[in-house]
Amino acid sequence: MSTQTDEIILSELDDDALTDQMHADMYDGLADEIAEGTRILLGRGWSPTEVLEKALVEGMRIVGMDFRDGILFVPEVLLSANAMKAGMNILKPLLANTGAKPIGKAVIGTVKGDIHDIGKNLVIMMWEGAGLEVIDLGINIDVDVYIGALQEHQPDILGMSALLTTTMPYMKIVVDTLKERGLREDYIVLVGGAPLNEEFAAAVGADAYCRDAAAAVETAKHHLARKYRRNSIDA
Ligand code: B1M
Repeated sequence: MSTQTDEIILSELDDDALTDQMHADMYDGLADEIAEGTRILLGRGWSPTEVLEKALVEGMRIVGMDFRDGILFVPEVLLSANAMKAGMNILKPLLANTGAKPIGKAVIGTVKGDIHDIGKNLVIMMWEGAGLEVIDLGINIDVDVYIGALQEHQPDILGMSALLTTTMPYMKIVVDTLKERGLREDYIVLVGGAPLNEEFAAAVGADAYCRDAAAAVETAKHHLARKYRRNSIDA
């Protein structure tokens, strides 16, 4: 996309030109430049979520379109993902929660066969920022690993991420296995990922679909409030 990055001084660009340049740098997989741009925007008073949405997520959306259209290929997109993570690493501590007591606990992982983790990692950052304790299982997670982690950590929430139409059906295998073992009602099951929707979440037996990381925070809070209200009534 850009061939002149060396000549551009990011700090001299105004906000619009800088975010445009960051989209180009994300496209070109330039991690150092993305980190620098992220710091500059924060230094200009942008909130971490604004930087995340307008500079980083938007940059990856553009990459995704050209990946879909066969203009970019896996090695290039891996570099873009690396650049995205460089920006996310700077934002992570800023989104971290300062409160003392966790509002709940979650276990989350990307389903078996799927190695996409940027969206999941964003959800983790936002959940932690909202006061959830989160156990990250990583990528390519098998049903037995999910269930082992649920039994070990006893969370309130099970989160699952899938970015591929071929891997999203695996969520039903996990939910069905929970049902078979009599564990389904012990957890709030939240699912997300670009190819999913509310109908799919209902069809696999999840409690809710989360469109993005902000929705994942709101949905988690809503279900936690319901769970703890119900428990206090039952007690
Ligand atoms: Co892949 N890939 N990819 N890829 N990749 C997609 C998903 C694709 C849509 C690209 C395209 O064609 N336009 C396409 C899927 C098509 C389909 O299934 N219909 C695709 C493909 C085909 C593939 C391969 C098969 C390519 C190949 O090998 N030929 C391969 C599969 C590998 C595998 O998993 N087995 C593959 C590989 C890769 C890379 C490794 C190169 C890289 C991943 C690197 C990484 O994650 N570490 C990659 C990337 C980066 C993408 C795109 C470009 C970007 C995904 C991303 O990070 N988005 C993607 C195109 C796209 O999505 N537009 C694409 C940014 C992120 C912030 O958004 O992940 O949607 P997202 O997460 C959001 C929400 O969805 C939601 O909140 C997040 C934050 O707001 N959310 C949750 C996500 N998970 C949640 C969980 C929750 C709640 C909310 O739990 C409660």
